[in-house]
Amino acid sequence: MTTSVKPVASTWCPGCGDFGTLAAVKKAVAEVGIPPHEVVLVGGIGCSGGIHNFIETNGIHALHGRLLAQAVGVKLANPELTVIAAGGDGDGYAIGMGHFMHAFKKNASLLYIVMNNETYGLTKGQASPTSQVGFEGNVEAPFDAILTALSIPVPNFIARTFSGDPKTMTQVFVEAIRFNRANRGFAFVEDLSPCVTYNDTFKDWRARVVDVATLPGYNPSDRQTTFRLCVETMQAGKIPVGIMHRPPAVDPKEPGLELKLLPDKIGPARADIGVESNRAAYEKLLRAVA
Ligand SMILES: Cc1ncc(C[n+]2csc(CCOP(=O)(O)OP(=O)(O)O)c2C)c(N)n1
Ligand code: SF4
Ligand SMILES: [Mg+2]
Repeated sequence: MTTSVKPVASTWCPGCGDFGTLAAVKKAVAEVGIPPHEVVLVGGIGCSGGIHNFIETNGIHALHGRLLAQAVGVKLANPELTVIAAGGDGDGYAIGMGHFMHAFKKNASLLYIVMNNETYGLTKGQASPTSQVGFEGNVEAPFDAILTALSIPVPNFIARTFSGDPKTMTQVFVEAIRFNRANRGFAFVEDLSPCVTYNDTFKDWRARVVDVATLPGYNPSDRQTTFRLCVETMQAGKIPVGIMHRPPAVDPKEPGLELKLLPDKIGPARADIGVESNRAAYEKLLRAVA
């Protein structure tokens, strides 16, 4: 369902981490200088997935766990648009897990933000795939999206941010959006965005986040090293954040999906479908169906 470009008042609880994400998206889009009508924000299902209602851009409320399919569709319809998909850990890593994995493989140049609060906030605080053992009776090990993303060898952009540090988050979004606008492929940012009502982790996460860029040997173009640094940080009881992967330079042989399929960057939304300019093709089509 598409929404009006006029935003409505937020329905989030006061203090929700998602406010930080929303503010960082707005600031990043303004800093890159993209007019609102050239941005499409595709929201998932969940508290986080309502984000597109609270910002003055084009918005789509996708089906649960299917926001990436719709975001890729928008990008292929018109590659000139800046496409941002945003949803929760339940939306992206539970019902949407298959689409999440394929998004890396497809490598379309869009930004996917997962607001991870380690719970299903909208449905009142059940355990999600990222919940810690013991949360609401959860006995399963939490899923780590950054380690998974790092294990897929595509020339993409991967980062983790924290809603308690919106300034850094804004800069990460700016980099991610510029990466997309250069048609360099998929950008995935997991934002640690606490649910203050059902799983208030602000204090705990603030004490445990460690910027991987401060660790010895950090090199964002070397996945193996970042993977090792993340595992070691987690084993020490800390949470790795920061830019996890960023290819050093543009690789013309590895553009985003939209340039592989549409080298002239003209998708169906901007294609010339006029009768006169396509008469021969239309007549051929009519003969084929006659
Ligand atoms: C097909 C379908 N299954 C289940 C639901 C119920 N449901 C709504 S939101 C949600 C999970 C939301 O969790 P998350 O994506 O983490 O978002 P949050 O609310 O935490 O931001 C679920 C299971 C649904 N709306 N549709
Ligand atoms: S229930 Fe949690 S995730 Fe949802 S708006 Fe409130 S604080 Fe945010
Ligand atoms: Mg959640």
